[in-house]
This record gives sequence, C-alpha cells and structure tokens, in this order.
Amino acid sequence: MSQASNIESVLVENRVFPPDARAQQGARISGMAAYDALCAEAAKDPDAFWARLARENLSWTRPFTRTLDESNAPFYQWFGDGELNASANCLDKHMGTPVEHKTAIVFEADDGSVTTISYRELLTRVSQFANALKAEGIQKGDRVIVYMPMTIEGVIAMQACARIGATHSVVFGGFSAKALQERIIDAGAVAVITANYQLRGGKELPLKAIVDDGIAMGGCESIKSVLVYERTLSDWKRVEGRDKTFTEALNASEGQDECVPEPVGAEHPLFILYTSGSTGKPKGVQHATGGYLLWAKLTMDWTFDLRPDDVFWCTADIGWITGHTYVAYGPLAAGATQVIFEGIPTFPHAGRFWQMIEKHKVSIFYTAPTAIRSLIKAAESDEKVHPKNWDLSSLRILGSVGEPINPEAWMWYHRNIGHEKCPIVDTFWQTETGGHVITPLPGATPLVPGSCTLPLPGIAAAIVDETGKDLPNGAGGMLVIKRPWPSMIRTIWNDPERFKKSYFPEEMGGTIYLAGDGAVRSEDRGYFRITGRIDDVLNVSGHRLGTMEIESALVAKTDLVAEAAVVGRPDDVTGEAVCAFVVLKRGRPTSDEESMKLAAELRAWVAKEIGPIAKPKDIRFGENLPKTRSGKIMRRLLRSIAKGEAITQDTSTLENPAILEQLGKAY
Ligand code: 6R9
Repeated sequence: MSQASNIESVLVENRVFPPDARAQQGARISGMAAYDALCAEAAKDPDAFWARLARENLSWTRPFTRTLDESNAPFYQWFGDGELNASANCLDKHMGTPVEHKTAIVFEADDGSVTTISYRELLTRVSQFANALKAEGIQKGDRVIVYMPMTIEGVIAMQACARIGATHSVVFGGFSAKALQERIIDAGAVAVITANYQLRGGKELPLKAIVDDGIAMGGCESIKSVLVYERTLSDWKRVEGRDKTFTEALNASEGQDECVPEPVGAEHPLFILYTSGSTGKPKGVQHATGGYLLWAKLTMDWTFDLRPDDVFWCTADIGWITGHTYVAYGPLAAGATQVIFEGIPTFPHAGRFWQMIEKHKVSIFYTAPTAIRSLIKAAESDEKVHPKNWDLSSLRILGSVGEPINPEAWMWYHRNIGHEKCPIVDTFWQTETGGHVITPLPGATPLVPGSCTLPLPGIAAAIVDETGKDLPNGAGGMLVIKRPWPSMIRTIWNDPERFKKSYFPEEMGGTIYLAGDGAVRSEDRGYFRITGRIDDVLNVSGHRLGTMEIESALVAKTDLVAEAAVVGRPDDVTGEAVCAFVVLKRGRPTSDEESMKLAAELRAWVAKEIGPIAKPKDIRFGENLPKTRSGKIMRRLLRSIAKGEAITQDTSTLENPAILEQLGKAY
C-alpha cells in the first residue's frame, strides 16, 4: 500500500459503484438528474440559490437583504446585514418540534460507560454555562480558548461561547503547552476552558497542568480566567483568583437555566481554528457565523442524506475542523442524534469502533483513512477484533475524510464494514473550506474507489496551471475554487496579508481560491482525485503539519541541533510519516546506541514543542545537509532518501556527495 502502488492502482481504477435502490430511495438528492438540477440552479443565479438555502436552513433574528458582497474581494462577505445566533440555530430552533426530546448526544466514555442527553437538556446545560461565562465577564467578541477532551462538556463549551457571541478557538488536547501559549497570544484570548485530565486508552493525561505551563511561558496576560471541568477525581493544582471549577463557575451565575442567545452579524467570527501552513507559524483560520453554519447544516443533509432516525457518528476530535463542523455544529443544526466517543479506536481492543457501531446502532459512520488502515492491520493479525464479530447491519452510509483513501482501504471498508450495501462518501475539504466541497452524494453519485468524485452544487472547483488556466481532464494540476462560497475562510486572524498571499495568488488574478492540493480529473467522468499537498504541508494520520513548523521546533533545541530539514515519506498506516534530517552541533553520533538515544531525545523535544503527533518517525544524522552550491537544501533528494529510493537525481550540484551515505540510516 505504498504511495506509488496506491497511485498506480488509482490510475487503473475502473470499478464503479452506482448507488443501489436502497441508497436512492427517499434520498434528499436522489439520482444524478437531481444533482445536476441543483448545480444548474446554482450556476444560473448563485445569489438566489444561496439566499434560498440560507433562508430555508437557518433561523435569522434579522433577515439579510444582501447575499454575496464582493466589493472587497477576496474578503468576501455573505448575508452581511443579517443577524443570527449559531447556538440558537443548533438548540432553540428545535424546541417545540419532535427534536426537543430526542437524544442529541450519546456519549461513550473511555471506560465504555454511556451518558445520553436530549436536545432540551443540552439547551439547558449550554444556557447555564453561557451564563457562567458571562458571570466571568466574558463578552461578545472576546476570544476563548477551549482545551478540552472529547466530552459532552467540550461541545457545551463551544456552544456556550457561540451563544454569547464569544469567538472560540479550540486547541487539540494533544498539543503542547508551547502551542497553547502561541495560540493564546495570537488570539488575545481572555479565558481558557479546560479539564483537569483527559482519559484516553485507560490513561489519565493532564490538561490543566499544560494550560498552567503554557500561561507561565509568558505573554498571556490577557487571560483572566481558567475554567476547569473536573473530568476525574484526581487532584490538580489551582491558581487562586484565576481558576474555577465548572461547578463553581455555574454557582457564581446561580445556575440560571435560561440565557437569551446573543444575535450577531452573519460575518461575526464564530471561531478561529489554527492550522499548519507552509511557513513556521500556524494560521488562525477565521470562520463567519452565517455562512459556516449554513454549510454545516446543508452538508449534513446533502452529503450524509440525514434522516430523522439516523444515528450519526463522526470520530473526529473537536480540536480539528472535522470535529467542529460534524460534531459541535452540523449534527445539532440538523437535529441529529450523534455518538461522541472519548477514547481511542484500539482500546481496550481494536474492535472498539465496530463494537460501538453495534451497541449504538450507528447508521452513518464517518472516520479517517488512517484509522481504517490501522484497523485493517489489526483485524488481519487478530481474528477477535475483525469486524465480522459484530452486527453492523444498522449502517447505511460510510464516510471518509482527512486524506486520500487508497483503493485497497476503500474496498475493505466497502466489503467489511458496509457489507457492499453502504455508499462511501469520500469527502474532500479543508479547515479553510468550513465543510465538504468535493464529495459524492450517497443517493446520486456513482462511486469510484479513491476518488472524491464531484463538487457540491455551487462549488466551482477546477484544476489549473500556475497561471490559473484550466487544464483538461487527465492532466494533473492545482486545485482551485473559482467562485466564493458561504463557508469559506474569511481571513487569517491578525494577518489579512497572509490570507491574500496564501489563498488568492496574484498570478491567478487574486480572487480565485487556491486549495494547496494537487488534483487530477478522470478522462471519462471528470471525477476529481486529490494527489496530495503541493506546499510544505504534511498529512500524518489526517492531521496537518507544516515541515517548517517541525524544523523550527528542532532547531529550537539550541544545545544540540545546528540544522534540520523535514520532509514527508509515504507510510502504510499514517498516510505520510515525518522524516527529519538533523545536523548536530557536536558532530555526527559515532554509534547506533548514541544515535538512538539522541533520536529519542529529539522526539521527546518535538512532542513538547508541538505535540506528540509531530514527532519524527525517522531521524537521520549527517555532518551536513545535502545542499546545492548556492546553499539551497535539496529537498527532492531528501524525499528520495526518506523513501529509501535509489538516488537517480543529478547530484553533481551537491556540495558534499559523501553525506548521502551518512544519511542512509534512519533512527
Ligand atoms: C477536513 C480536513 C486538509 C487537507 C487537504 C487535503 C487533505 C482532506 C481529503 C483530503 C484527499 C480527501 N484531505 N480530505 N485529501 N481526499 N477526502 O482534513 O481538514 O485538517 O485542514 O486538512 O487534508 O490535503 O488540503 P484539514
């Protein structure tokens, strides 16, 4: 399943799986004619199309009169003079409807215990917590960091921020104190919502202590309060005058059950989510309330063909965009029952996902290729965790997200999980797109393994060359979206220039969105296949990491590292793996033992600087890095070395050819 064989098998991919009668029957978008009709409606009069959908799918406290405002492109505005509240659109909207007493969340804890909460109860909990935030002095427009485990309380924290018009910035619970500090400073956050510990795989991992460390690193004077959800009974250290438990915060607002949702303008920033770019510093992707929420709701209906009795389960953490759109907002806006899982797929055994599908009668299951690949491996080596041991007949639709799914994994998912009856929606999108942009529709699109197929109605996706010129089917190029869409990134927080430069290149006219991925359309159907990032962004287990970000972390270990270069290489399970080439200040290690010790030290350092997900899998030591005579690091050469390929490139410009041999061994 290496990248090369993967690409080969996609090139010869000619299996097609049209939706069967079961998938088409009663689907919201049933058959390709229905899809084509929506595309035609969107093309004919985009403003009318989006305005219709925004009116049908959202409740506005003040109706909008303008749909798209392009006057300050690429800072597009959608539904700009309208007002709404995101939390009201996820909760209050359902009161007095059959959804009011429906289960909103089925929470399965790490230890397998289950808690459920209805929409009515969730509204009360969110309102109480929103009042607690107000009692802390948090106001509309303030930024609040959420550093929480996967729990009902994590969703409550996000919804409560939205309810009072505060902009949340969720930081994944696996990120380090340093990463947290950087985000607190960049966002100018006034509060952190966290938990004492998180429970994953039977282990209790600190969160609050990391918040303390992050704040102690300095520059975080903007933080006035830290609210701590006591997930476990274990002790934690309190900073007097700053920290409160959830219970104390709720008591301070006298536990009032009602909180009128604060109406905000449609363009009001609902959240900032930091993601890796091609330079060192993560970018604060800013999303607007109206357009984002419209997309979250709409794609629940379109892509997942959501029906009233569905049980939806998206396995993503709320720390990533997938957990924002398809855990914290989309399912609630659409009135779905969803499963939220605290733990990890391999604890207490690698059949946990399949067991949970059976237990909760999940009908829509949405996960990442990396999880599928690791569970294939587990099932192949241990019969006991093979999905055939569980009843998966409740499943109706399967989804994939985060990275290209290789056809082998697709076929396994199709056969062993979907029992050849469930359409697989391979959803291509990004933190910046807010929600799905290129994806099959389960009741309409004939599926081709490894292809995300066609753009959603109204998404003007295309493949172009460096100048923005359209390329024919079969020719690989850069993926762009030529027209604005409601849930697109609005700006990079604090850095509008970087926003323009990163996504709307001048050479293409300055108004076309550049995704940063390579793609190719098939000759026969015009289906899109994503070939991977064209910038210095790696995708490890579906998580985005900037190579420069990891390089900066390595060279920040100033007592040890003189120079570092980071590239990706294909990996059977994680998609890509991080490979670091390191030059040490003290010279090359002289033994395997020393190399291994130093590699372990560097891994621990990167985990501390960024987070465990960024730890290099391979570390290679050289007395220098391969550079051209003009001093440029030969990254293409490093990529070949990382892959273990024979070097076929011209190395005549290499300053010191001897180092190629030194870099041959990975630790
Ligand atoms: C949602 C999410 C975005 C990058 C994106 C691309 C890759 C995501 C994909 C996919 C192929 C898919 N990606 N979904 N590649 N097929 N179905 O993952 O957001 O974390 O911002 O990552 O992930 O490379 O550019 P994000």
